[in-house]
Amino acid sequence: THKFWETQPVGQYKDLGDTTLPEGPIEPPTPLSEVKQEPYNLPSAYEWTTCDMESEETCDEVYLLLKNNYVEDDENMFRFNYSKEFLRWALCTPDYYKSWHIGVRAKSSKKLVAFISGVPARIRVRDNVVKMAGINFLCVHKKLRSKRLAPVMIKEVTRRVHLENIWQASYTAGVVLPTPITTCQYWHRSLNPKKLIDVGFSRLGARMTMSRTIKLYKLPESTVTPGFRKMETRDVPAVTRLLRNYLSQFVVAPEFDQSDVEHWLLPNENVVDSYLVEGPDSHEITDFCSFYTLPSSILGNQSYFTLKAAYSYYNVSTKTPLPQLMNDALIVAKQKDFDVFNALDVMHNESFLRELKFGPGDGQLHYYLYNYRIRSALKPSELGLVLL
Ligand code: YNC
Ligand code: MG
Repeated sequence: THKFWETQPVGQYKDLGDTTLPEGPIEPPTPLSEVKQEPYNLPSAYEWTTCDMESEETCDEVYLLLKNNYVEDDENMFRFNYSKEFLRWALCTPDYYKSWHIGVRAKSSKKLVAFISGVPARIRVRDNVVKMAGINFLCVHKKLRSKRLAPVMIKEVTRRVHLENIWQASYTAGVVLPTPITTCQYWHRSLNPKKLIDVGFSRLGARMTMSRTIKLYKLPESTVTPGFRKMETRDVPAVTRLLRNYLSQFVVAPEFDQSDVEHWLLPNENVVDSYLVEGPDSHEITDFCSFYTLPSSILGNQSYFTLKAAYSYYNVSTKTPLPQLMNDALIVAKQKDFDVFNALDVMHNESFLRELKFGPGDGQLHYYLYNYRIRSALKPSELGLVLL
């Protein structure tokens, strides 16, 4: 049972399969004057803090909290190590609310012990564009787990989202909660198989030697598609058109305008990489691919400390076959010294995963909407949304 989640406006297990329930908001907005004006109560040793992520010191504190306490794999071999630059990119979006970057400190030491964040996003569900909060980076220090702090943090971020007259949210989690709109699987493409095997990320296949494995995953030195190049500022209008048109086919997808594309997709060193295909004569932009950088700390290995991972982000193909486009993405990721390229089975990704030698991972990622009911669960391929 879910003592907290049962009280929240989310799809409940008991309602699964009830086709009489309408799609859309579960609860109507309340007048802003009825939104609680004071923060929720924390245990008396702790206090709320609003985190200014533009401040070097605060950004450092959030970075360190997450580096030491954020998401690990099931076997506790790896832990996400989002960089400071990445956190700034993910949190300081064009119209962000500083009040949605919420920390908890120990009153006596002022040490940051928990964090949760939201950023505004426009998400389309079928024909409806909904203003939402994208909730991410919920983290409670390892020493404060299982004390029901997470529900208080979720209620507090909800209150602050409501104060901005926003009533829906989207989020992903590795854990099952009431109730996913879809469940996706991670796939992994080895770029540096020897290191991945050495650190226990992957295993040597049956009847495979190390040298055969290295040969299996070998990639060309340079990309193969003519006109394949890095995205630049002047490409924002064309990429926005290409991406908007592409995303319109999915049931749930972000509604991107030019300023979103500028923020989320213009190359940002060691954070996000974007490439496109420009026609040789027409100079038309026909294809686009992107990935973000998210290293993981390798826990307890004597020779290696970080796993450098690229995560597939938004990809659009209209002319170059998607497998060829993504093979070029793998080639640039290899050139940039990534160890592994990860992708979810969302959008049209299934069309290249096996062909490009991705293997299924054991981690699942569940997608959720807060206060928005979906008629029935989606297939991953109906989802056009990648959260960080
Ligand atoms: C989770 N990941 O089920 P019930 S993902 C949501 N997302 O409640 P306690 C979670 N809820 O089942 P702990 C959750 N994990 O009794 C647990 N819960 O109803 C629920 N890990 O609280 C859980 N980061 O404080 C249970 O648990 C209740 O001390 C138990 O803290 C949990 O960012 C956590 O995986 C996750 O730091 C903070 O384990 C802690 O264990 C931790 O006793 C490592 O909590 C890092 C980690 C989560 C990454 C993420 C998305 C978060 C979404 C939150 C929901 C947002 C809703 C929308 C709000 C805006 C609405 C508007 C408008
Ligand atoms: Mg707790």
